[in-house]
Amino acid sequence: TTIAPGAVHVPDWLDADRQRELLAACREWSRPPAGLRTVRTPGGGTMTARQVCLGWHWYPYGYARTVVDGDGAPVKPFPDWLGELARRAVRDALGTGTPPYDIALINFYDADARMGMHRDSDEEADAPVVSLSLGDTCVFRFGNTGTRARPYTDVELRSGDLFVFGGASRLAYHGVPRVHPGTGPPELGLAGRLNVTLRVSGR
Ligand code: MD3
Ligand code: FE
Repeated sequence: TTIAPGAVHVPDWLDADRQRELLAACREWSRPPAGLRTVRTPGGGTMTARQVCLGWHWYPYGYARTVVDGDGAPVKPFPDWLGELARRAVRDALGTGTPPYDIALINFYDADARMGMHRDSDEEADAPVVSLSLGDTCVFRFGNTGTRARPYTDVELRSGDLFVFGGASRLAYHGVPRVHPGTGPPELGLAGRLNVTLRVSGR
């Protein structure tokens, strides 16, 4: 389903086995060094979703090769199989080719976590962002490119869903205003929600 030009939602793109594999990998990547961390914003706040990065480390607002705002360790490598997954995702959703992907940002949401409306503009390439969701259902809010304000389109993202944001949607404001606790597939064994975004750094 296309919700805006370049923004395509593919429900249930990952089957149950692929969801389990991706979750197991995310749990490995979350272990220290360079594991799961709380992101601190320059204003002194903290993000409620916790994060782990592969390939390049994101901090507000840039990219580094080490965990500059955490344990200082080198960022974990971005595996080839994730790049192949991103390539297939973009082909399935948009029907286009892609440059090589080299960043994964993985966000863990508990029942109270949120993500405020923001734009992802720290990458130096205009390649589409690939988003994969696991666990609890959330409300994903998609806004506009020029303003953080309404109108919004709210979409429920469920475990296994793919969303690709390219073209005119790449710099749109978006956020996660709510997670619905206990709505994930019980057999996955994940309390909360996890989102993997795959990106091209352009570096
Ligand atoms: C639209 N993550 O990591 S995924 C983020 O569910 C982020 O964790 C949310 O926003 C999450 O930056 C939303 C959907 C998403 C991701 C990246 C985008 C939407 C996007 C980049 C550009 C436009
Ligand atoms: Fe984002």
